[in-house]
Amino acid sequence: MSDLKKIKDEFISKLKSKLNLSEVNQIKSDLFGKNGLVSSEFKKIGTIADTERKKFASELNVIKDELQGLINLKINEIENEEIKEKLQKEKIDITLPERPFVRGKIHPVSQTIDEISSIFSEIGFSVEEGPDVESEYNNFTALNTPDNHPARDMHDTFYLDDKKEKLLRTHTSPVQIRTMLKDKPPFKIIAPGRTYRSDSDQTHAPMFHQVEGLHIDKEINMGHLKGCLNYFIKEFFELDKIKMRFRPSHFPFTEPSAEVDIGYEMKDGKIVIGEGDQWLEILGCGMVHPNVLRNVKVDPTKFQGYAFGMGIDRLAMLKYGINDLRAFFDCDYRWLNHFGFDPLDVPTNYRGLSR
Ligand code: 2NL
Repeated sequence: MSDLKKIKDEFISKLKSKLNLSEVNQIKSDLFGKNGLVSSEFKKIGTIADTERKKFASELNVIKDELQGLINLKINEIENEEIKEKLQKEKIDITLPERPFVRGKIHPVSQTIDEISSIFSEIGFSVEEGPDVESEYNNFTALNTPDNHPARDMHDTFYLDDKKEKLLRTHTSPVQIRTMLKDKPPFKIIAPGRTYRSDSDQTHAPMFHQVEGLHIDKEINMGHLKGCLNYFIKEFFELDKIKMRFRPSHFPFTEPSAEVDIGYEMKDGKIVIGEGDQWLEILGCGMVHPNVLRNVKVDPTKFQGYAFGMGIDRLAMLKYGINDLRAFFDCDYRWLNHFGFDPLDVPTNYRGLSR
């Protein structure tokens, strides 16, 4: 009996000390292995006198359970400790920036496109996009600009095949053509994007950006066009009042057609937009030609509307005081760092466009 108590006390104190897994396994085999201390006690049961046997066996079982429980607890504890250590060692700080403190900038043209989209979406226009490579039908024919029309030469088109069937779009109007062919009126959309013409000097780049707008419904007239453009120009230049005039013009896809000028003056060698007695042309517009509507299966006796188009690059130059168009496409990091915008500073009408 005192043997059992000795074993129990000795091993409980052993299991309380700091042990590794192999030491615990050693204890396990010392107690419960083939010739282990507890196993040997079990073998004694048969030799014990009848009167003592039951008591001995039950005490032995209690001790066996207690020691086994302690061993399992110890193993658990050691394994947990190992996992904790491993996790500690393998920890990586995912909050570190990959390139500390280097931040990108948003190109002024991208910023301007975001501003324009924000302004027009406020009055119900949605933004549509289309491919840069277009068919001559979508780019010219559907827009009432048939073969041999002088406007085709004026556009200095980049053709992509000898048959002149594929080209780089010279304006974003084909996006509106695609939308009108695909959906049913009314339409109220803008189409910003890249456009191409074989032209390159200080004020022209072979790739440039344009935004076009189209509003077709049952009773749309030039008054709506004027209101829409006046709202846009004021919002874009962030001014309460802007002098604006419509000048008669000609485009094959609109009738009547007009060009829009805004007032400006020079102050200390800088352009100041809004007032003054100088005029600056900023966009072209008009009522969509009935032939264009017929080409996209819209009945011009039921639906009509206005369209407009303007160059984004020049708008960005005017608003942000950039003088040379070519700098836009030079990919000069110092230039972008100076004229670019904070990536998180997304323009919204509510908060103000360019603050
Ligand atoms: C300019 C003039 C303009 C349009 C574009 C248009 C589009 C369709 C139908 C009719 Cl689908 N018109 N677009 C209309 C008038 C002028 O652009 O000076 N752009 C830079």
